[in-house]
Amino acid sequence: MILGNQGRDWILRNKGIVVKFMSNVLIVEDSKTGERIRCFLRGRFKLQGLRPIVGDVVEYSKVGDTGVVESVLKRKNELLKPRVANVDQVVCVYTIKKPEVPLLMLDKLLVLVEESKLNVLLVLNKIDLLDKSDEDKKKSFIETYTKIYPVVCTSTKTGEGIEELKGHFKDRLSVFAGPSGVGKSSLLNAICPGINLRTQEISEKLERGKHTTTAAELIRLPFGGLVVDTPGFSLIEVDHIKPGNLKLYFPEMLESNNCLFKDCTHLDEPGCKIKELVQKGEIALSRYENYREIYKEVVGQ
Ligand SMILES: Nc1nc2c(ncn2[C@@H]2O[C@H](COP(=O)(O)OP(=O)(O)O)[C@@H](O)[C@H]2O)c(=O)[nH]1
Ligand SMILES: [Mg+2]
Ligand SMILES: [Zn+2]
Repeated sequence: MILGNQGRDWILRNKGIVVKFMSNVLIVEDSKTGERIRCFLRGRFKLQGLRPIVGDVVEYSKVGDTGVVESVLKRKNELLKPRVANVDQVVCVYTIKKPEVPLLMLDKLLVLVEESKLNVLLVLNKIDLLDKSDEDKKKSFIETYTKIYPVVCTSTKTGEGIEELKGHFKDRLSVFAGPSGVGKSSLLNAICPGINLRTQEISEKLERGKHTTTAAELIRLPFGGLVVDTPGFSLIEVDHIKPGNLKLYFPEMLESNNCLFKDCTHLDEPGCKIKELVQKGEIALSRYENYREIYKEVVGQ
């Protein structure tokens, strides 16, 4: 609690995190008590054009049952879609079957997360659907990505990997990302039972159709941690990326960057160490090929 001098009166300032925003009313969760308080903004926020967003840590003062937001603390980072501040990790969900998501799509998503300087947690979901014939795909997926990111294999049907997944959500602010149908809502239901997020099955039954997009809201997990209730990065567009910067978003290409040319694009230059590492199998061929594919896209070919 911070004592602040507002005009003539000394008032009590509390700290909290914005968990929901509805036109002019914010719901702030108090950092100490966990209590959720309806808050209004002071007029000067509007004048400055500085508006708190979901995930912001704010100072607020309490006036009876409601609160007034006095200031927004400096943001660690800011996600644009959905608009959320102070995100600790983007949980990228992928499936080999139903749907079979192309690795190119996953690698593009990962490029966008890297560009936003956010941490990645990779989830291979629906492992219950994989049989012997998928073993190689699963193995090579795990081999490729555990070199770069934490990977958790899960099934919301058998419960496999769910406890491990919970561990990754503890005491962090997480947001899900990945194409439709991979099980993002189901996973959130699995780590936070009772939340009853609308999964595809239920929404099909209710025939609600497009009624699902609302402003982001933060959900408090019973074991600690916060999660955004709507998926992030639904559009996977990379064309705003400068070609020369693309290599920065492939973590495995940063480590041993000793190419002959400092500005090596790792495409066709002589003395390219990255190509050497691909040949040695130290960098996954699929990742390198997708780098080349995405490169073509960002130069507009
Ligand atoms: N077999 C299997 N199906 C799953 C699993 N997780 C989710 N599903 C199903 O996949 C479909 C899409 O799930 P949903 O959570 O709506 O995906 P979202 O679009 O990413 O939020 C639903 O029919 C789920 O029941 C899983 O681990 N195994
Ligand atoms: Mg969903
Ligand atoms: Zn190179």
